[in-house]
Amino acid sequence: MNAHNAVRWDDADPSQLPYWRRNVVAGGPAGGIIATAAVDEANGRIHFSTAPGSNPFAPQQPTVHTLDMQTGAILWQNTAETNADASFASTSAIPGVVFVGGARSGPLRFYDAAIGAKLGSIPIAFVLASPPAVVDGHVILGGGIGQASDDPMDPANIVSHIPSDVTALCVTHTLACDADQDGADFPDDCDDNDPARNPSARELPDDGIDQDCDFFDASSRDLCLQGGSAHQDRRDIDAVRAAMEGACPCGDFDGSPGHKRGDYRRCVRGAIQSAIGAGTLRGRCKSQLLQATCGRPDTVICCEEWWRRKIARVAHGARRRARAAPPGRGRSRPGRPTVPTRTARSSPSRRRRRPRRRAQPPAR
Ligand SMILES: [Ca+2]
Ligand SMILES: [Ca+2]
Ligand SMILES: [Ca+2]
Repeated sequence: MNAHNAVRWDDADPSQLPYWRRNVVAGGPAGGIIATAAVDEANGRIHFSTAPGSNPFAPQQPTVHTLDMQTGAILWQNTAETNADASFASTSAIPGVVFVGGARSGPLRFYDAAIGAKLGSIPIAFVLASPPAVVDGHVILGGGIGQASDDPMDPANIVSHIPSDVTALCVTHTLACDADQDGADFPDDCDDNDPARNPSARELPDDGIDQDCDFFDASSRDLCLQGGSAHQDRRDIDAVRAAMEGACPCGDFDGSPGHKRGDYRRCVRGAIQSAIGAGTLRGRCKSQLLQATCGRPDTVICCEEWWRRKIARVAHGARRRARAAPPGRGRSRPGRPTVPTRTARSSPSRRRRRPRRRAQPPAR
């Protein structure tokens, strides 16, 4: 209710409106209030910004204002800022925060809606041309200033035809926010302030840093697909397998002449070696890539890695012992090694027993 003429701001008879006036800057053809204001009815406040006037580099001050909705009294202005930028866009507000764009530069500024303290600013690559829209925790911004005309030499006309991206800002460490712009959102990104750390980053061993967000640092002593190297190894193996399949489709190696196991191994050798040489595959994972039925379609690949390594060790030991045995003293072909089992034990009757020692009396 206006104290002077008893007219409400939403009175059915608008003939007495406006019921208050307030001059905040000098105004003029390129100055004054820019676009629409943000109205906070709950708290009776009107937030708005002003255009620069004739000189964008020395704009009419102050440039951000909050008035009492009922009386038009100035509640706060951004007088604490030195040569504060003006605005070329409407002002937006949410409970507690006022958003204002710029006129000569890109930063989006935000102010405490109650007292006008500047809370901060975010650099953006364009001058704001529309009011910031706040949706689900994101601040959506549109750029692109200028004035379309028929004059092809008019700078305002030229810039008005330059496409401008829409930009969305979010609050760091809130859901779906990718603060470091590395393509991974919080909380999947274990360090949303460091683009070198995210689930797709390459894990570097022995540096005490978990680059790929699997909670572990890799060790150069890790076996393939084990320890802190497991996550990176899996991605590397999958990538090399895809390259191998592209260069040497497994289906082409059906065991027929020219398409046997050896032919397949020769074919994929380049893809594997180039990955190892480029540092995108650890040499310890090479054997993983060669476990395939390509070129030997009737073979069954054993699913137990432990058994595969155990058999290889037994076979290697048998060959070494056979080579070391002197000629003519029972040297024989190592043959197929016997697969040991964890539960197998030698028979007690064939076990060599050590004689028990009897306790001796202490020497006097
Ligand atoms: Ca991120
Ligand atoms: Ca690391
Ligand atoms: Ca890691």
